[in-house]
Amino acid sequence: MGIKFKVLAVIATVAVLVGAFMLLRPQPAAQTSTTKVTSDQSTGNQAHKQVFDFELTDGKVTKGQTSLKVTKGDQVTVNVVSDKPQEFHLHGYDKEIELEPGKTGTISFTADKTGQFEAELHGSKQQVFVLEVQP
Ligand SMILES: [Cu+2]
Repeated sequence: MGIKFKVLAVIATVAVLVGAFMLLRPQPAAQTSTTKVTSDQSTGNQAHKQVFDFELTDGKVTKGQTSLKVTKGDQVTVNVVSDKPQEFHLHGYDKEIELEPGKTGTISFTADKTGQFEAELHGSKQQVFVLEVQP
């Protein structure tokens, strides 16, 4: 009984230590993977992620570029925040979203058509930007 009990005690101790090790171990690994998210803003011949942020106050653009230049094949994301309800429309790609005050509206698409495309607000007929997709 003495030896058998000792062996069981050792096995139990090892099991507890391994369990504790497994519980504690995955955390640093998960942290490094979340901090590794980076945005690629360099230009080149490959497809890139292009993210543009806009802010609208009273139907006018108060933050954001008026001319967006991307290359065919790019992944384009446009985030728009408005203080008033607005209907936001990107022509050509025909992306339309209803903006609610204070909430970010997002359109996301692959720039697979070349040319110039206007984005406007339907209510105030205000131009937000012109998207230029270069071959
Ligand atoms: Cu329109």
